[in-house]
Amino acid sequence: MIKETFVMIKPDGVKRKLIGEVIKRFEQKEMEITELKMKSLSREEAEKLYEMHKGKDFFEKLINYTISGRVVLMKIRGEEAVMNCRIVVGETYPEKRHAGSIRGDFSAYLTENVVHASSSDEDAKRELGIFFG
Ligand code: 3AN
Repeated sequence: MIKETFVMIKPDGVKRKLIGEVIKRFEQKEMEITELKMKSLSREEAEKLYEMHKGKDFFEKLINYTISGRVVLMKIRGEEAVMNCRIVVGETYPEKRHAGSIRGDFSAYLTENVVHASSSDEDAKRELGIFFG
């Protein structure tokens, strides 16, 4: 089924000049970028994106990192886009990542992990609403 998801290239991905590399990997997987913009997120936007983590011990660190530089925001469309974009991105935890995924190839860290992609259809709808509403 064709679906839409939200993907963000995070500040470390932008600083490390990985924008082209990251976009290439979604396109290779036959995902289509239908909207794209670059900006620095406000604290309020970052807190909205990560509202499910509010109150957790890593929340402040996560927010400060997310607003530390420019990010690339994308709406991506394709066959089971939420699932397929997560496969392209790779796992949350470094010890579970495989080479061949973006995080597996480009990040050794839990927080600085190059890219975000929505985890479920419900999250995709909510996150797209924040940035492309
Ligand atoms: P993902 O980005 O893989 O969907 P989420 O949504 O569970 O993972 O978490 C969002 C971000 O919060 C992660 N990418 C990571 O940077 C950070 N994070 C998640 N769990 C932890 C944790 N236990 N300790 C520190 N940071 C975490």
